Amino acid sequence: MTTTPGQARSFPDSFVWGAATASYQIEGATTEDGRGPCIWDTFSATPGKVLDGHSGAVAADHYHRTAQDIAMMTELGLDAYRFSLAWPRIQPTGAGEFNAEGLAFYDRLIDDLLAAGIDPVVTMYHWDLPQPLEDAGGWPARDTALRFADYAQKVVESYRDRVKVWTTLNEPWCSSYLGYASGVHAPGRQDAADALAAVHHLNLAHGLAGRVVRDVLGEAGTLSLTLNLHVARPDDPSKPEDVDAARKIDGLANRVFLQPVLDGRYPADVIEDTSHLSDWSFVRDGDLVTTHTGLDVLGVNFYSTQRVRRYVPDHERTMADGHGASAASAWVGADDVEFLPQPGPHTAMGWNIDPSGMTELLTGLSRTYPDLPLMVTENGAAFADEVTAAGRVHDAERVSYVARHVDAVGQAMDAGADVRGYFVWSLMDNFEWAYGYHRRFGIVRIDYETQERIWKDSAYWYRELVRTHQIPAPESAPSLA
Ligand code: PNW
Repeated sequence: MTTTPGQARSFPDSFVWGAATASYQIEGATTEDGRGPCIWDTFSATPGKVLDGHSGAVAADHYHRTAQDIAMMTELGLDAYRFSLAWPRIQPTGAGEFNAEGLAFYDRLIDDLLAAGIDPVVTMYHWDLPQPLEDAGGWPARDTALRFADYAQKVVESYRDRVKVWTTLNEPWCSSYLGYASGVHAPGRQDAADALAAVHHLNLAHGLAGRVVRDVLGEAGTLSLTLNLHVARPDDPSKPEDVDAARKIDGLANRVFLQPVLDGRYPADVIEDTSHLSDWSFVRDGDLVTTHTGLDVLGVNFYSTQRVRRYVPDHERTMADGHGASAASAWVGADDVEFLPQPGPHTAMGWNIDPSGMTELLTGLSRTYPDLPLMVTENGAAFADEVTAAGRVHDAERVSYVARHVDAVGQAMDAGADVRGYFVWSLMDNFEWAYGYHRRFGIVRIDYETQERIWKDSAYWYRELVRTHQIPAPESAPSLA
């Protein structure tokens, strides 16, 4: 996959092009056909937690529109579709009885995808924890990992003949630290020790579910885990304290998830950095054998980069401006790390656009784990899309964002990284967690009044990319309409 200047970059024929979604973000139908309540139903019904009180109750109504949505994927020419199974649909209380209607919904979805020639890439857990499991302690409780193993057994056995790629978890960083430390995600708890226990029980859940995939499918299965790895650069690389700040973030965000799975251990520096918060006694004998599944492919979600330095607390300022009791941080054990504002441009999330981080992340991973295939399971951007009088969405910024990041993936491949595919986030606009419907990541627009699907320019452009395996010129998008 070599490129000379002026020549379009092209990707191998075997490279997988896809789009991604998640159950709670698109399905709606949260009380239909026996689905049980999940932590995001509860959280979004709690005043002040989600912007404007939005919830996933209707979302993009995908539950009732799967045929139309698969037809759209076919038109886009996708090789694969990454989606998640709603645990509360399949096992409404998170324990015991399974729900035949929930199982049947994904059964049909998988069949219809295969009939359309689209590979289903299944994530078992994308944050919709059954509420009864949260009531019993949630991810800080060890039992949640054991319950997850039972659920995994059921879904892998149910779809084993048709689903090859099994991703256990999506972004356990978010589930643990945003759910239990900063509390900006469901269930909205704020306790650093709980967040660390959640980290371990999510790793354990991966390990137990990974064992199921290996036992049931053997060589026929592809075991995966998707992480939102952070590229945190020291503000001043010549300052040891800034380099140390970056090390801390790398530990808490990346190595604490990678190492138990790929190396069978926890990073000693993370345990030390957090020792004033937790004694890590939740790690029991044998756990690290369980978590140490290895992976057939690592899923990488990438959006942005971070710049960090050693934080020197300014007590006078904090007290004067009334921010003494500041919001809880997601970065447990890193109170002395400051995240600096990044130069623009930024997306509508306020995240800076820095494709070099994608190349750095993928090449870094392939240096640390030379035999580990990689897959970009999410990359994309929210922008303030507008619909023209003619009903078009000229999202040139999104086209540019995706083009530059796909090129950055190509650069990592040129440098030797074994990247097998790319999934744009997202196939369609959806419930963007704490931001509700106020952030749009789709290459297809959802009109939430009519549930109409409207192709943005980026969708036409992406179709060209998928068809040619080359990065199309940005102008080629609208002309295809
Ligand atoms: C990921 N952060 O979430 C998720 O996998 C998707 O469900 C989500 O829609 C997408 O990225 C866009 O946000 C993240 O605060 C949420 O760093 C928050 C963060 C990162 C990823």
